[in-house]
Amino acid sequence: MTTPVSEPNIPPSNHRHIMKFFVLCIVTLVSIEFITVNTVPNESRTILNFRHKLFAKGMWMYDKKKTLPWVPLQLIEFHPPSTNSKKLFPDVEAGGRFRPSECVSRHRVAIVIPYRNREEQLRNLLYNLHSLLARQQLDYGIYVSTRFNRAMLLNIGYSEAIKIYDYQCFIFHDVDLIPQDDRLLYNCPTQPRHMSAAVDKFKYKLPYPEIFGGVSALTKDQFVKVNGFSNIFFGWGGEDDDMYKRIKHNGYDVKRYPMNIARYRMIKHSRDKGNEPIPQRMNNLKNAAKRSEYEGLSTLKYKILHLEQKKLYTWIHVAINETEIMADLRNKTEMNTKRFGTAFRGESFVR
Ligand code: UDH
Ligand code: NGS
Repeated sequence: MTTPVSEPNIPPSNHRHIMKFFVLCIVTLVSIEFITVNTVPNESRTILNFRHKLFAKGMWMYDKKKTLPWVPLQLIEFHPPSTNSKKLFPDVEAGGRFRPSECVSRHRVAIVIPYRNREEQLRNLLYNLHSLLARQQLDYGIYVSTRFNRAMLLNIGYSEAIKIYDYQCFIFHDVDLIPQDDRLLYNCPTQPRHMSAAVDKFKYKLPYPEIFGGVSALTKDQFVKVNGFSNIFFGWGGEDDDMYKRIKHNGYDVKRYPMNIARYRMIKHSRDKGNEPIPQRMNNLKNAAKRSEYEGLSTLKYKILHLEQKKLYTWIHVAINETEIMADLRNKTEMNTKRFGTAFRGESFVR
């Protein structure tokens, strides 16, 4: 008896095509997922970031032996909870001071934030900075100076911070810039460092090579040598370019972290009232280098109205006399013009 040979179970040809199509889709998805995880920074991933979403929710554990992607996945931006943040940073001492308990930090750093009417942005930044800086094991303090004239507030933050603690270096930090990478070390630089090189607003590219705005870091010695920031920029624009010129004039170089590390998100905002562009800012920049020798930290004048050690930062509220500052500058410039000639007539005192 011969047993009937059963026909091989060959699917109809359209079934085979469908199966091939599915296999191809799965292979493509897995490849794209693999490539994005290993190459694309967190915030640029779009559809295929499901693993990161699960990771963020604690539902996905990575195999410990697996090589991590370029930007470790923990480095997602922190969103401050709506509850009172005082309870959230138990190791932060009054005035926004922190030092690691397990070691002696090599870097004593003051973060200086110029501030006016940006409560939500400040809350967001403080939450992110305290989370980041403690993990960088820095001995740090956060100083928020308020009123307005950005550069002058940075000088004031510096001057008050050194009265409080023996800081070695200073990070001058706009309130609307949120660091996006743990490797952005807020430590003391060997040369003045422009930290916020890659900002989302500029598509993570440097808008121009001399830019020094946003977030910058200098040691105490560097800051004193360049005579701090200029005090004459009442309004928006140019004070950071002026600082760049001071740095160069004093023989320093500006350094930056690589662009894939020096990444910040800028919190969107419109122009603030009372901080309009300074019409004469380009003119002010003409003799920035020479002016740095007689105007800046050395001529800083202000009055403290209120200084308070809050939980997450030290609050410095000051009074600034713009008329007096501009009159001082006029006198100094005239003196220098008599001594050195018309090369000093760069400034225009009109705002
Ligand atoms: N700042 C305040 N309050 C103000 C103005 C400025 O806190 O009223 C501080 C704050 O730290 C800010 C920094 O100064 O991050 C720089 O000021 P800015 O944010 O106004 O300057 P930026 O160059 O923006 O970031 C300019 C306005 C852009 C308007 C774009 C509209 N599409
Ligand atoms: C320049 C300003 C800088 C400023 C930079 C970026 O034009 O102060 O734009 O500004 N210089 C002058 O105006 C001379 S931003 O687009 O971030 O608002 O930092």
